[in-house]
Amino acid sequence: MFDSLSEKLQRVFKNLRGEGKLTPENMEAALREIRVALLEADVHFKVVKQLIENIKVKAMGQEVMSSLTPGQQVIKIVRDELVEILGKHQSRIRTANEAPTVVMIVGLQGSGKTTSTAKLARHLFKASHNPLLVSVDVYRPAARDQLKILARDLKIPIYEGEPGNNIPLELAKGARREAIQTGKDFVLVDTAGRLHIDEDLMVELQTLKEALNPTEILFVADAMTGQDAVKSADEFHKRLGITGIVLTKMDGDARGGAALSIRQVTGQPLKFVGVGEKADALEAFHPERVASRILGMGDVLSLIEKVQEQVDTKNAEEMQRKLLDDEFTLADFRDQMKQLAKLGPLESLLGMMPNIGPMKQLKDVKVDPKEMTRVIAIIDSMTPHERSNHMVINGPRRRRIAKGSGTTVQEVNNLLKQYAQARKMMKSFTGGMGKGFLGKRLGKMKMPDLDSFLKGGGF
Ligand SMILES: Nc1nc2c(ncn2[C@@H]2O[C@H](COP(=O)(O)OP(=O)(O)OP(=O)(O)O)[C@@H](O)[C@H]2O)c(=O)[nH]1
Ligand SMILES: [Mg+2]
Repeated sequence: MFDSLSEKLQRVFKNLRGEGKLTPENMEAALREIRVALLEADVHFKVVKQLIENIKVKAMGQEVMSSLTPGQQVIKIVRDELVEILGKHQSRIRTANEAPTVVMIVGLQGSGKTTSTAKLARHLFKASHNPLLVSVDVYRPAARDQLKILARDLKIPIYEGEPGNNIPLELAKGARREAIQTGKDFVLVDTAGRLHIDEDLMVELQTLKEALNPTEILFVADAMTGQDAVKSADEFHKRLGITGIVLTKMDGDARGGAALSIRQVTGQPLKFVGVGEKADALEAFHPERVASRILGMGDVLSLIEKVQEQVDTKNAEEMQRKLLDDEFTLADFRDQMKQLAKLGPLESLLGMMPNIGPMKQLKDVKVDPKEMTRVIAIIDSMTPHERSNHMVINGPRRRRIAKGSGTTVQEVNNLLKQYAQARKMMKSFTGGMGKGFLGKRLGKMKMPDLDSFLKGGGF
């Protein structure tokens, strides 16, 4: 859903790349573009104003790291500020000191209250809780049946009350009583919605609040309605005192403005996002992950940190020289494998990569650590001469190496093919290195040039 905002921000960063350092002039231009991008994404104007102000102060202040390029500096600042307005830390459901914890789910008509109530019940159940559901939406025909069907599908108990009883307050109190009697630790109360905020509904919700003393009042907002969602959240908060927000329909093509504004405007945290109609389509809201997603760049900063921690820069420089001079041997290939193994599971590294351009394909790559060990064993079984001259490895030599390493000729063949490919690929990486995003930071390490990913154009 943040695609368009992502693209625009990346363009800003790309433009800054060409600049030697941040100056008031180039920063001014970048800020103007960031501002337009945010407004076009339907972010609340006050939030945009604050955000731009903060970015400006930080970019011009002492907090910038001299080791980063202007593009990187701004990315880092924007990211930090996004995390700040999104809420910094993940905000979980709070529990009452004394069970059951009562959670009221409120919001406008059709925002996704009933669906979210069921999703939340499932979420709690998976986390070893024992929720009890109750619907107090006695106005819309079949509203209570809707929750009943969802509860039945999820095999989560629901309180239905005495036949004919359709007084919201009595239903809610009955549910709490039953929860105490049957040892349930949560009561989730699905409430009625209205097209607009109206007095009757507010009075009813206030009455429920007073009687139930809920630990959480979650406001369910439809992300597709953009700033209207933010506005109604704010009004509900003023009348009722909400404690958190569930933003639904984030799987749709909402521009993201609601997600970026709602916490700042209401002062209440986003706790969950709905990403589909099914019961499992609920995600805990992680500000950091969302900020990275908005920047369309995965968790690049942690990636840089991780690589820096592990990689021996001197060795990397030497490797690059060898690549350029066509001296990259099988022995070097083995050393690279060992370095890579030190970085930990490759999947987790790939997960931090930008989800754009050619990196998209890398997302599904699975690397078997056993495979790496096998590669190392095969190369260990070669003679030093073979390691430096892969061309001499003929049929009989392949058979000998396979035997020596406890592998098959097929595996030796595969490895030689991989090596040839790696040589070719790494050579094309190193062509653009030395001046790029990671290049400057890491000396001349052989890594895909992230700058070209930011450019979106690939290697
Ligand atoms: N795509 C998508 N659809 C959702 C999501 N959450 C809810 N919906 C759909 O939105 C519609 C309304 O959902 P409900 O849960 O009935 O909304 P409500 O707030 O209880 O509605 P009222 O009780 O009439 O006020 C349903 O068709 C849901 O399937 C979501 O996260 N993604
Ligand atoms: Mg409903």
